[in-house]
Amino acid sequence: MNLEKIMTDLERKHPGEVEYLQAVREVLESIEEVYNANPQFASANIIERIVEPDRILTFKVPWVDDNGKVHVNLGYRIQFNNAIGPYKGGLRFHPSVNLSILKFLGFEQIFKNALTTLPMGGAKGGSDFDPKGKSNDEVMRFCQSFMLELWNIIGPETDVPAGDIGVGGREIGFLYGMYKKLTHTHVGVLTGKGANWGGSLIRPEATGFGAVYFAQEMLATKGLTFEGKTVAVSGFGNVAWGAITKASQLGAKVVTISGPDGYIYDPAGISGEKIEFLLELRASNQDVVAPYAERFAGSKFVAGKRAWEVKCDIAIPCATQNELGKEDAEHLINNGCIAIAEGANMPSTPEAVELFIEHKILFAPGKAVNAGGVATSGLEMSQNSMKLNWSSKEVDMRLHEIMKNIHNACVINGTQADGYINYVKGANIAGFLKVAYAMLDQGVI
Ligand code: NDP
Ligand code: 2IT
Repeated sequence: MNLEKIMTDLERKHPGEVEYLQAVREVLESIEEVYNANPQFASANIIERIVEPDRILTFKVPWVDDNGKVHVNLGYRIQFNNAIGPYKGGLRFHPSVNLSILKFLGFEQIFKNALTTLPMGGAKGGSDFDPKGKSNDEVMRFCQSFMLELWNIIGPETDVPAGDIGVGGREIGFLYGMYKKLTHTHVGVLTGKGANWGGSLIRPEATGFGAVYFAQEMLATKGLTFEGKTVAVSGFGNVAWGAITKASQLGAKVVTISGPDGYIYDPAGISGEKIEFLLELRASNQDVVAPYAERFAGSKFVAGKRAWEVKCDIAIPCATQNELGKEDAEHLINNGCIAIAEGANMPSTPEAVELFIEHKILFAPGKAVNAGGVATSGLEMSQNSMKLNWSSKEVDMRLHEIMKNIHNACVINGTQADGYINYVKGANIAGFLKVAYAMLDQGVI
């Protein structure tokens, strides 16, 4: 593999798509060795075929606000790869959404979904719509307009979208309602549905729970547990909420959350009613964490800073891509942090990842750590197909098992000669091999 030539060609074809190019480079660097050791990959030109999406749908989404004003947003669905199952991946509604961000997420999703052991291909979609400050009716009208374009290319055996940043149970409900209206069907075409109309129990918690289950396995390789550990979390959304809930159940003290306005430091630990308050904060649609400090005495709000300056044993970034840079990594390392488990997708910059690996710190990438979300989406698809509902206990047990298996795949493919587990390599190699062999079996298509 001539990595630099591949990257130069891609940069020429897709100028300025920095997040996408960053994600591709990371995967190619990890798999270079196994790729070169299997000449049939190069003969079938797997690299050039896997880095380009199968297809991209872009469309406009016109909608009317509560004052009668007409707005137009951009909508996207990127169907990246369906070698091992129907296209599968979330929808992100955030003003920062663009093609590069969705291509990076779709590309990562291919390998993440392969790691889950379930039959799901990779996809991603979304819009630059900003849910901040919008009324319920405005969100509904937007979702309905979005689905008027999307419905034609998705289906329970074709492409199954779900949530991501800015898309939770409410949005999935509005999207599903319109799909149902257009097709006269009630099928498992979206995941993250309401529990009484086809949604799986534990799906809301799954990404955060799964991240903590994965981190438990990482700690266990050093004979450690969450009990008594101090944990720093970023974000205050769906993933952060699940991770904080599970980490505190396991006896850890979670001391931070963050939002675009800054971070909260709560030395007493975020648990019980404080976790419930996170849901209130999100529901307020204001995108700020500052009110937490007004509500809970002893905590403080630090404006405009990131949580990584706080001393912690374990860091779980759960907000967004590239939210943890080189300086943040230095803070964490200097403060004696033992483990970093990425709840978000690609939250650490390449420079930060390099530092963690150089210092032989337990570090695992989002595509392994946060795979519990999409894995539980896969479990929701299974339940929909069987027309059955599993109990919370059953789903949680399966989720836990899947996270252990993913950890195991990382250990098998990422353990270095000196015993250090390179989870980035392990996850990328395990995910890539599964998809690449499927592509070989299916011929050039
Ligand atoms: P939510 O919308 O529930 O929360 C996202 C959090 O990240 C919010 O605190 C949000 O604040 C913050 N955030 C989003 N974009 C930015 C930005 N550009 N700059 C700074 N902060 C930002 O989303 P989720 O919890 O679902 O998603 C969090 C991360 O986890 C994402 O990386 C997502 O891709 C990933 N993920 C989610 C899964 C899921 O099942 N939901 C599954 C696997 C991964 P604000 O909105 O105010 O900007
Ligand atoms: O990034 C992700 O894995 C998700 N947002 C979840 C996707 C899904 O289909 O459940």
